[in-house]
Amino acid sequence: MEGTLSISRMDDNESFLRRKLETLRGVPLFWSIVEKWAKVESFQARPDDLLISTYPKSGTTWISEILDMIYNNGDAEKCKRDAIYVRVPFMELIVPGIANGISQLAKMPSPRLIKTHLPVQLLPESFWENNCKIIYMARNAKDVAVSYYYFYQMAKMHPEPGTWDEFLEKFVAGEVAFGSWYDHVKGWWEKKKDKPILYLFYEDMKEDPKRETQKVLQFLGKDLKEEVVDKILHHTSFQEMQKNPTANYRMVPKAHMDQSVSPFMRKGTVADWKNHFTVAQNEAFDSDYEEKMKGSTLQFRMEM
Ligand code: PPS
Repeated sequence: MEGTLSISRMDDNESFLRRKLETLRGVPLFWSIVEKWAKVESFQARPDDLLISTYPKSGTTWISEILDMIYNNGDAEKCKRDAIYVRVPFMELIVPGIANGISQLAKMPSPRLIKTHLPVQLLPESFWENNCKIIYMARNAKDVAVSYYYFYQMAKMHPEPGTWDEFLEKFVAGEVAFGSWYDHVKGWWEKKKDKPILYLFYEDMKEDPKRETQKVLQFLGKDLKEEVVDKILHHTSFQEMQKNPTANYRMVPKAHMDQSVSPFMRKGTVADWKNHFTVAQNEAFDSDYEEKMKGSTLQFRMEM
């Protein structure tokens, strides 16, 4: 195992941690992404790139691991060659001296798997120009809010989350990294009308990972033997990924992601929000949700 990308040279300078977000065209992002935006905007996609697009905490790592397994014909050992964030670089993540998705990708041979959390309107043009295939994975807003709250606490690139109540308020207002969940899921949903986008749901993947993986294979025009698909499903189960150091982010230094605060592979369930939302929070959330999602055909399952 090769280990951590450039997320290793860090102890000398922690000043990039817990800084407030900056806003780019109305979207809050890590300050360092905004600072280097010209590099992100001019990113050169290649026609055979596959883009994995998600709002944070929606199953990015899960679908990334599934795709790397598909690309490696179900060879789990090959998928342990390096950490998930090296195998599937986070395109727009630029933190000076620490991580640079753009330069990481420039050195990567094709075909590349690329991760992004950007809302659709901020995606670099070259993805559209090259007609790249895109897999979008969405997860219900309440579970995302809870998962994001724990992630804010352990992943120190984010500002301090405050209390759960304070964080939930920020989430609803879209004042969190990568902006409004509502705009993100709706924006990509609309785009799928005229672009090659496979739109998946975390809840569907939980319900029937085999069915959803078959959708992915069909979208990619690939055919794998059933025994290979079964291997992929085993390797990408929550239990397997939780103990796999190349999938569970344990290769990231503790100063950046403190898994003693909350593990990256936390629960991996649907409806954990029920353990966190008060009745009052839930009512307020629901009425605001209805307003924000009005007119959209997009439907989420908040429980199963
Ligand atoms: S990130 O940081 O935005 O890239 O995070 P992301 O990978 O999108 O989301 C992390 C949540 O996904 C859960 N997860 C899984 N659930 C089910 N099965 C598998 N294999 C799996 N892998 C990751 C992970 O546990 C986080 O959700 P929570 O609810 O916090 O447990």
